[in-house]
Amino acid sequence: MSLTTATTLFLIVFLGGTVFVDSAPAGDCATSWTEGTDYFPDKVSIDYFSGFNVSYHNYYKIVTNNRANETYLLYCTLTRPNISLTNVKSYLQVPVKNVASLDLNMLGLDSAIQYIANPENVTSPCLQKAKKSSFVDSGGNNSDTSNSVDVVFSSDSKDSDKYVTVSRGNDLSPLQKAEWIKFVSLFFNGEKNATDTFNNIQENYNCNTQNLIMAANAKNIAWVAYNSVAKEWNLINDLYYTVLTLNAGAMPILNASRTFSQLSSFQSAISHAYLIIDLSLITDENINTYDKWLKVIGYYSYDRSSLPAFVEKRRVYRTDKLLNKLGYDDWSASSGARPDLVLRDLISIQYPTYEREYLPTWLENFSASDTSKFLTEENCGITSAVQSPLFAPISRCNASDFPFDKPETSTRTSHNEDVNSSYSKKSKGLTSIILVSIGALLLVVIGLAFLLKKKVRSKFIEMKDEPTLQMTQTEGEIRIIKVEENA
Ligand SMILES: *[C@@H]1O[C@H](CO)[C@@H](O)[C@H](O)[C@H]1NC(C)=O
Ligand SMILES: *[C@@H]1O[C@H](CO)[C@@H](O)[C@H](O)[C@H]1NC(C)=O
Ligand SMILES: *[C@@H]1O[C@H](CO)[C@@H](O)[C@H](O)[C@H]1NC(C)=O
Ligand SMILES: *[C@@H]1O[C@H](CO)[C@@H](O)[C@H](O)[C@H]1NC(C)=O
Ligand SMILES: *[C@@H]1O[C@H](CO)[C@@H](O)[C@H](O)[C@H]1NC(C)=O
Ligand SMILES: *[C@@H]1O[C@H](CO)[C@@H](O)[C@H](O)[C@H]1NC(C)=O
Ligand SMILES: *[C@@H]1O[C@H](CO)[C@@H](O)[C@H](O)[C@H]1NC(C)=O
Ligand SMILES: *[C@@H]1O[C@H](CO)[C@@H](O)[C@H](O)[C@H]1NC(C)=O
Ligand SMILES: *[C@@H]1O[C@H](CO)[C@@H](O)[C@H](O)[C@H]1NC(C)=O
Ligand SMILES: CC(=O)N[C@H]1CO[C@H](CO)[C@@H](O)[C@@H]1O
Repeated sequence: MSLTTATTLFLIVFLGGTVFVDSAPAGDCATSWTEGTDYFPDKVSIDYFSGFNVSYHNYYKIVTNNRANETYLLYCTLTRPNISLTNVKSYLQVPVKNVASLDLNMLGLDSAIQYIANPENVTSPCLQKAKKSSFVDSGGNNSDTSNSVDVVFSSDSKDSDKYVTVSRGNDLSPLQKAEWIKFVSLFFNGEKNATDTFNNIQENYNCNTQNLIMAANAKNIAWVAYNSVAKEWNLINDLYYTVLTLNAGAMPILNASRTFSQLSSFQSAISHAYLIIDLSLITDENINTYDKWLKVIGYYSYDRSSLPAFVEKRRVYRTDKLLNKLGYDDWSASSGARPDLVLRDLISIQYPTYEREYLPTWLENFSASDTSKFLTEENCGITSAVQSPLFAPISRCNASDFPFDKPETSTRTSHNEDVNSSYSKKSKGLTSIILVSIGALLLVVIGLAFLLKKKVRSKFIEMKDEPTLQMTQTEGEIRIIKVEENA
């Protein structure tokens, strides 16, 4: 399997449905062009040091992916402008019409996406229905399907004009990761839509973050994954999960180690967890039921008196509430694009009455017999059917005086049972604020590090960053399907 195969696949999983972008009306620039006219009136600004940059020059824009150290010159004129710039990787006419790899159906641009690395993995109902062809990269062969598209969005950089590297990864915070929607929008002249969408997501995310700062007694949350090949547990502490957990008013469980081959060390590292979110590969049969999970983690036949709280109270979650018919999960495909929903999921499993009417989108109680919901192509267009969360409305959030510390209702007291009410709300609130600030500072530092780093990582996420999930999934082969234009 070539590296490109692996990374293109990878992209589908992580970038799927990034974009809400609406293509701008065809610019006049290509047909009649006047010097001095600004053909890109809608501009993006980058708010979070997310690792890319753009500068506008009337009829062209210079887009830089700082993380991959690649610069693209996007122009709207009929022919490539005569501009001498060093280090431009590709000159691309925009808006692009046909692309490979991305799940762009949010744009109302299904037609733009011609090829997908692995159609089997698509979760979005309408994209499933569209049955896009497999993307085939035969390594420079002339039959390469990249010849029939304007751009191939890929997670790994490739020395080919058409390849645009999209460097989202779990080393970015949730909002940084989501901000890459703006990067992709630049290629469609979709800045306006991307900016509005991002702003709405950001507003909801930040409002809930503010509200959760008032959660005085932060609960400990551990993100874990079991690698059944290496027989080791991973404690996941990428920036993405760490910041997300802090923003949900909780405390991430961190440890100097992130892989544990000794079960007892792992058990002790997570012993104080209030709840666990398990990201083990959903299709791994060694750990696909709660009983098997308990066995693997060593709490199956255990002295009840020394069970950790998360097992005793059955607070073990997974991200597999939404699957496609083949069992591929939507969390991998869509969650990066909707940090607002991810945050609400994480809040709701700690404080179910904070938003009474909200049911988690991706997280499910693994210790219950919750059943997954299926996203199928039949759901496309049926409003009452389960749809891709990518289309879920971005909700508004109000500043709240939710009583985090007091029992909310008599039936919900279990969620407060390990809250010691004699804690001072103020001082703990302050701790949260400080932690959030540390998170923010970390982001700035990391953002700067990206800009300054000599050798910028060109990869989207290193394989090891996502323990078992990607490693196994990228072992899949890309099937070569006859190339045909889906009219
Ligand atoms: C981003 O673009 C702006 C506008 O062209 C420029 O001032 C700034 O220096 C750029 N930053 C980086 C990190 O390239
Ligand atoms: C492009 O610019 C260069 C340098 O300014 C010039 O030598 C060349 O003739 C120009 N080409 C066209 C097609 O205008
Ligand atoms: C970025 O790439 C250019 C070549 O396109 C190279 O000259 C430069 O040194 C690279 N910068 C970094 C930070 O790797
Ligand atoms: C290139 O494509 C041709 C025709 O599809 C095929 O026969 C050939 O094996 C390919 N070569 C490589 C190196 O993939
Ligand atoms: C972006 O475009 C899509 C598709 O046209 C549309 O459904 C959506 O409402 C737009 N979003 C915003 C924020 O304008
Ligand atoms: C990290 O885990 C080990 C067990 O492997 C534990 O002894 C140690 O206290 C943990 N460190 C922290 C900071 O939690
Ligand atoms: C998860 O489900 C189990 C079994 O139904 C239940 O006992 C437990 O309370 C649930 N956990 C939470 C946090 O709701
Ligand atoms: C937010 O507050 C406004 C004005 O007070 C109110 O109309 C709206 O229903 C509230 N929204 C939510 C989600 O609570
Ligand atoms: C709560 O805190 C107080 C004072 O810090 C302590 O005396 C008490 O034992 C604690 N209660 C629980 C249940 O931990
Ligand atoms: C990343 C991912 O989910 N890859 C899977 C996509 O679908 C193919 C074929 O069904 C699998 O083999 C891959 O593992």
